[in-house]
Amino acid sequence: MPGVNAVFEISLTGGAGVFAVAPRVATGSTSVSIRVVNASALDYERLQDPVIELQVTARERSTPQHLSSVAVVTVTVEDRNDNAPVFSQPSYDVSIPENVLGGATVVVAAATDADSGDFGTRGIRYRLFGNGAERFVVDEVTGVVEVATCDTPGSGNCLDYDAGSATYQLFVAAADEAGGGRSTVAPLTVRLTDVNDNRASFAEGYRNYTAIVDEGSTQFNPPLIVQAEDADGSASISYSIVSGNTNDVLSIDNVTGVVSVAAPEKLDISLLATDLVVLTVAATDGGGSLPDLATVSVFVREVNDRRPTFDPAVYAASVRETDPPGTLTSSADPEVSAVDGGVPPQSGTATVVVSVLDANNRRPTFQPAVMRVDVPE
Ligand SMILES: [Ca+2]
Ligand SMILES: [Ca+2]
Ligand SMILES: [Ca+2]
Ligand SMILES: [Ca+2]
Repeated sequence: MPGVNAVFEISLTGGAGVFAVAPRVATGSTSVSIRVVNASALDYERLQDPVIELQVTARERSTPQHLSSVAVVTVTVEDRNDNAPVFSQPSYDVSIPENVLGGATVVVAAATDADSGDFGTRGIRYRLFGNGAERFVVDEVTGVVEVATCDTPGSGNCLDYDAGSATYQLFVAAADEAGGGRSTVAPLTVRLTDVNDNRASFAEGYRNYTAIVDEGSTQFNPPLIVQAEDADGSASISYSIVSGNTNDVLSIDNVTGVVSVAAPEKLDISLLATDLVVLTVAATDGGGSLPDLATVSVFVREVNDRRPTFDPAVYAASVRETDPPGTLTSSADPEVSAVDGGVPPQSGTATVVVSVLDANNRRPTFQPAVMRVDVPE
């Protein structure tokens, strides 16, 4: 039977309170266990050194000498993958021009991970998903997001503000352990900005305009408006007259495309020397691209501004009562009207005095009672 001299106490030093030893008192011979009593303090990421040295001391309790012995226990803390990757921002929101070339950097969506080795940053792999993600590529190791290579940047199947989606809602995933471990997702919003990459143009069927306007008119009725198109979302089209505007008689509103009579007093066929004014009109978007052209044909309709006149104003005529109708100019009414073919018609009058010469005993009559003779202007 071991005596009191065989009783010893067991204590632990080192380990900063993380470990405890048991039993605390033993007699003769015992096996000692070291337990973790504060697991939360045992974080690989926060340890200065994953190697912890403990000393287990056995000391006689009852002998005068209190003889003791020390054993050194080395504990190596191993890492566990207990941290997920963390992106540099909770979300990313970027704007890029619609026509950027393939390979242009959209954003660097990089994450870090507190764990060691492949559990940590080194093991992170990136992945991109969401609607339209095929138009972008992410470097799986660096997290650099680029525009995918595309044949027609700004149009077609490429990024296109005007015809496609103007905003892409994507997501970047970062996963440690070479993509198979813990993962984190960050939203990535890519907003396209419009680039003036479409010409202003007159659509087919809107390249030729025709109108009729009266001499001296101040406006077209109905209004004469030319209309071009531009596929750019932020387009502003400007109109101008390139040629054909004789005497600057017409004008165009550069914003609305409304063609107006600029100088009504010059809208006169005799001044224009023609009744057809053919304008060439241009539409541009101010972006330096070639203007598109349309033709505006304006027919000027003559307006009668002079009355027909007779000279002299009084005609004297004799007619024999037996003469056939039409022998002379004649009407049952002694007044004769002359109406011209202008618009509006103008008329003048002259008085015709008709003396009927008696040729027999019968009363003179006109046959027919009413006759009409046109007198040219
Ligand atoms: Ca860890
Ligand atoms: Ca990790
Ligand atoms: Ca444009
Ligand atoms: Ca555009």
